[in-house]
Amino acid sequence: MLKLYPPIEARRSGFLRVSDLHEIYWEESGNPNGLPVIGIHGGPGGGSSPEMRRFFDPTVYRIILIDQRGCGKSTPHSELEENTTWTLVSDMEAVREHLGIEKWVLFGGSWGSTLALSYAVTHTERVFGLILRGIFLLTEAEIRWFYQEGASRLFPDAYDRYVAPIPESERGALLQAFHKRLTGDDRDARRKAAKAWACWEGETITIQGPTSRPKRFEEDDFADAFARIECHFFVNKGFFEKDGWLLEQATTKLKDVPGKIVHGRYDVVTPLSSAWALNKAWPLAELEIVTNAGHSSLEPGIVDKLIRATREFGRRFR
Ligand code: STX
Repeated sequence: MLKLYPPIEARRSGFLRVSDLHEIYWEESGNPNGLPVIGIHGGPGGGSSPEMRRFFDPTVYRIILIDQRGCGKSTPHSELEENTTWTLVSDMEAVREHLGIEKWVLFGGSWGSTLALSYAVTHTERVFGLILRGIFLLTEAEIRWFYQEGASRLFPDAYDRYVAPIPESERGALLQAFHKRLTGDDRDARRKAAKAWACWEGETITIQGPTSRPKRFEEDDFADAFARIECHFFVNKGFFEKDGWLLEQATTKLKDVPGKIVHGRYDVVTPLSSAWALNKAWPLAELEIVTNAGHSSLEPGIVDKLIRATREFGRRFR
């Protein structure tokens, strides 16, 4: 099994003003003359992490990471104004132009796969290909599965902690109940809701389950941006024209675009059915189902398949 490449530092980084309100953090590592790739983080609102650099051979790739609006080092922190799928797509274009890149590989998991697909179907000519993990098409069925009922059956212990800040009378519509608290004036209610929301995802992300929850999900600043931005995007149904829009677009727009899809069999956050549907709709994509993995990009079987994919794309497009 292939492991992550050794840790590397960013060679350069900066902030790009993308509107009167927002500035976004970007960074570059690896080979300045290499094959450009953009790592697209999850959430939305999760921020990039140094581990994302380690999926790429730094002698082959020019690795670009950004923190999407309102999260990571981008400012203002946790801001929801002017924060939609389409402003994030236009920020990717702003960074691409700022760095003088003509075409790049897209690499993203979970919400990162949603945003990569949204970019690819609208800027197809800028994309060599996509490497995606934990496919999330942001449909009403997927949101209902994870935030209302479905995942609750597999993780009843974590689910009890998730719904704890919401009174019984409001539990029939959890997304709305969380949205009210995450965007309300009561600081304490907002903090409790953010932590419960973020920990639910943190506890269900690997097949190890609740005990292996990554540390950052309980940090106040991380949880606030993660929960607020996710909930804002989901209440707004991803800012897509209609339910199922992304899959429909992929079917027509990605006909000639190569793709790799890596998905854990036991992914409870974003069940395999979306990857399966995407794979059927997109002939040039290849799906690898990882037998003993959940959602996290750091599950050993997922790391192995993702690195095989970046190696192959490196040979193909360099
Ligand atoms: N959200 C799934 C997602 O994009 C529904 C996601 N889950 N965890 C993450 O992203 C991070 C590990 C990036 C925080």
